[in-house]
Amino acid sequence: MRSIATDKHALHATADVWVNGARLAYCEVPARVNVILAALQSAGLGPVLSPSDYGLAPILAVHDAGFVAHLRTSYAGSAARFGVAAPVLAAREGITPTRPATPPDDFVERALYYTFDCEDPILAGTWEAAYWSAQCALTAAVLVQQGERAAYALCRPPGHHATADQHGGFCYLNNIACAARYLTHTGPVAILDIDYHHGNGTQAIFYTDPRVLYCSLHADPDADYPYFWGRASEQGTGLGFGTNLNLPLPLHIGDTLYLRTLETALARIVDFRPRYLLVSLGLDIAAGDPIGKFDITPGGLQAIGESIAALDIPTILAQEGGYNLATLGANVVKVLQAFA
Ligand code: Q9C
Ligand code: ZN
Repeated sequence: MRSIATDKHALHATADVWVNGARLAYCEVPARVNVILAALQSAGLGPVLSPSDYGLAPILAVHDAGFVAHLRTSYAGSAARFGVAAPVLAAREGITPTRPATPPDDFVERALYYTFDCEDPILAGTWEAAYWSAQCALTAAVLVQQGERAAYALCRPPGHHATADQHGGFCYLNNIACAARYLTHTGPVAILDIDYHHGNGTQAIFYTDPRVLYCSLHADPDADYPYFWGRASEQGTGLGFGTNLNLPLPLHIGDTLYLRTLETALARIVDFRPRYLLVSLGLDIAAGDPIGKFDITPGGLQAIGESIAALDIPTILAQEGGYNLATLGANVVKVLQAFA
């Protein structure tokens, strides 16, 4: 199978983030891409291509123009406000019950408006990295649209937490949502999100859209990030009611319960008869991940890949989380092997 990757991701890089005067390590690091590329190569999984440039239109089909401008300009803009350019962070959690329709003029308040997180910085190279990460997903979508059975987009930064107008959870542009919305022009599409965390951004983007089925297996949001979203009661709204399936799971589960729950999601996807399947591929479900608290074994990951591939639907897989650099590459290959 073909994979899509670019070295532009390395423009988004920081070792740490300062929150309330405390240093937090930032584990969404460029080395993640390097270990995955090395594993793809040693497994002989197929060629790695550079992304094509589909421009801003497919990004603006998902994301708010003011939000995109904020991602693009706020790092440089911080120099005007503070005298020196520095990572742009929200000073407190960005969720208020009455978020206004118009972003505030004040620089500090605007940074708060466009994120739901306070440890998710906009760095000097964040926009360029995020732009090309989205182009990787779009390129994979076009390859599959042109007849490939499957394609893997090595997206970094990841995307599934980003909403139409808020970044968070290491995510800036919602890569898989851009690819999915692009493909809706061909018919209904399904998104299967197997990252450890609920993909609140993807859910929100398609919550009212009956053409896109969103199914997610993830840690119970009462127990882990993103906390505010991911309950089974969230089923979509309006015309989209019934096209959002959340399957929250307890911490520390293993292969058996995970694979049984996956069957529920796959059955719903088959019922929906999608033209394309898009997989948000997070390897933070693997045992030993420093953030995720599931215990999925390499054999379990292989079984996950085999179950998804057995649906025999043209499939785009886009990288989301996965933070154990010692095992991330091999674990990606375990899932992808069934498509290769
Ligand atoms: N101290 C993805 O997996 N909270 N995002 C981390 C670590 C944010 C995860 C806390 C987790 C975001 C794409
Ligand atoms: Zn995750």
